[in-house]
Amino acid sequence: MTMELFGQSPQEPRVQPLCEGALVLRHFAVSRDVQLLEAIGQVAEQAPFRQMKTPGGHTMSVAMTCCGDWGWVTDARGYRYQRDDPLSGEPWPAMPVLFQKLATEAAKAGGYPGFEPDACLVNRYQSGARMGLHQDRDEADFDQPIVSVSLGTPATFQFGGMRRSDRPVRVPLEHGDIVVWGGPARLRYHGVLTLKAADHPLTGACRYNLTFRRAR
Ligand code: MD6
Ligand code: FE
Repeated sequence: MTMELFGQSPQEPRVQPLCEGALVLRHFAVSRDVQLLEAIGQVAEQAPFRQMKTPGGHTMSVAMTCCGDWGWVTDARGYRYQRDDPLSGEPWPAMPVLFQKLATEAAKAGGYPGFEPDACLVNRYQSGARMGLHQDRDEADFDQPIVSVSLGTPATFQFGGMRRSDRPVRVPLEHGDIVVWGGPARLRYHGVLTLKAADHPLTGACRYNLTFRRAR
């Protein structure tokens, strides 16, 4: 007996609105998971994961790398996009075509046609890693959406309001889920709760997150 007899297959993409401008495309990236993880490995060979420092001097619990024309960095001088990896002084690795296609397709499915990212931030969470509430506001044009892909172990996304003090809702994110985020939601506060210990057949104890942006 197949799952289809009971309605929706668990692997079938499904759209879940979060608020005006933001939605989750459940399982959207699952069919490309192995290739995406391979490409993450290739990016990380050129530009290794590293735990950056916040302008306040704290070491982030999430390890990051980037690909594309612009990479997002944080250090004592602040948050910014730059063309070169500060570790090597070389340009960030090119954005894999597979990444570009996924981001453009997901944005379109979410109601944002014509999205062409020039920056991809790759986050790696291990058990205990978290990301505090923040706004994504280092990009030039807030009319451009953000596409955020989750791979590996599950996490709880916190989705807040326009003020840091607005109480966030909790959104569970699983392997292959994509959050598309723009329009009136573009500057909402958001974060990721402390990652729990878990095991995923493709990523072990890790959760990866790809966030695609138009930086310039
Ligand atoms: C993460 N994501 O899911 C961190 N930002 O690991 C983000 O910070 C994020 O998922 C903007 C839009 C969507 C996101
Ligand atoms: Fe963010």
